[in-house]
Amino acid sequence: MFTEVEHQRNGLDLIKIDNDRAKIVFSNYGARIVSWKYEDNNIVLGNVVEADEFYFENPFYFGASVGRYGGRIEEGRFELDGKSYQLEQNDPPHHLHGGPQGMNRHFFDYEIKDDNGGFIQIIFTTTLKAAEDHYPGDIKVKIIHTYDIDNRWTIEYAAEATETTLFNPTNHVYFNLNRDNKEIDNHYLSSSDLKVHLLNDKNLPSVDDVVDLNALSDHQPISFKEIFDNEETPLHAQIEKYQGLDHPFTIGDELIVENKQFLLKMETDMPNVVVFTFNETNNWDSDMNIYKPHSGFTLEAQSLPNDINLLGEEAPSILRKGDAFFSKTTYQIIEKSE
Ligand code: G6D
Repeated sequence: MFTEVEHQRNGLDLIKIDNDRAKIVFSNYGARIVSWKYEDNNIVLGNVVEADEFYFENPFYFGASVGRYGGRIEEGRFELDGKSYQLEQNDPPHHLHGGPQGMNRHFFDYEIKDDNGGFIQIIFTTTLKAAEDHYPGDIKVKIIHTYDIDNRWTIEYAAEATETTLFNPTNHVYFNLNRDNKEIDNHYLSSSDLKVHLLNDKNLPSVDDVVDLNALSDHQPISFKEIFDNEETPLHAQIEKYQGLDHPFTIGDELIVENKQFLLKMETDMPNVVVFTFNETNNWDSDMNIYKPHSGFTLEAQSLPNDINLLGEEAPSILRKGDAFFSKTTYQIIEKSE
């Protein structure tokens, strides 16, 4: 395994890891994953030419670290320790993905650690400032991306805040295990627990109103197509409305997504995973947009969007002043034998 750094314009660096069969690229802009190729298969969506303009312009958060807060916060408002806060309503009327000054727009400092064969680590650091994003307190954030010889990509988040605040980071990578980025409807999902949290008419999730996908189908795994086509639950009307999924899931110890050739294994210590099937790609009117609806899906590990308004003081996203935040998510790509 080896790394190479390519300096592009405007301060954007590409950090390229080569592991014989797999090639994986990260960037200091948004501490993001730019591409992940297994032999000649693109596992994640991104800019095929790896050019900087793409990341500054595109509205889909490709591969970016997202936060402080991964999901929506209702009308950008919340209360914490008796004080009210108003964030930017950048997804009107809600606040989404940490707002316009979120981590996806940060240029992170970084350092590369090479284990001489076993793994390569990129340690990204930045500071999120209350003066910029209007959450309470500044947070020192460390995001460590590790790629190992077993083709496992691990993301670790470590953080500490100067005031009690919210911290609910995620990564917005889109996967597609099909050879030519053909629609992801043919991918199958399985987990010992596989529940979808229904959304209300304001696009915000419920804690308890869930559809159990393991009970819905008489077999496992269940494909995206079967989920989309099933008319038996209230999920159907929502899938029609969103043209796919944009929903938090509760999963068991691991979530497997597979097609004929590959198996993607995800593990996380975050309470939920938002699955977004890239439903309205035409929102971006640009020559760089080569994507059709359903050409990828996200697996965004995070606590339930809007948890601060749903659960108050019990919300997992609360980070107390001086406490050490740590969270870990892994994605492993496994090629199936012929
Ligand atoms: C997230 O839940 C949201 C979507 O609604 C949004 O369109 C996307 O990010 C860019 O997954």
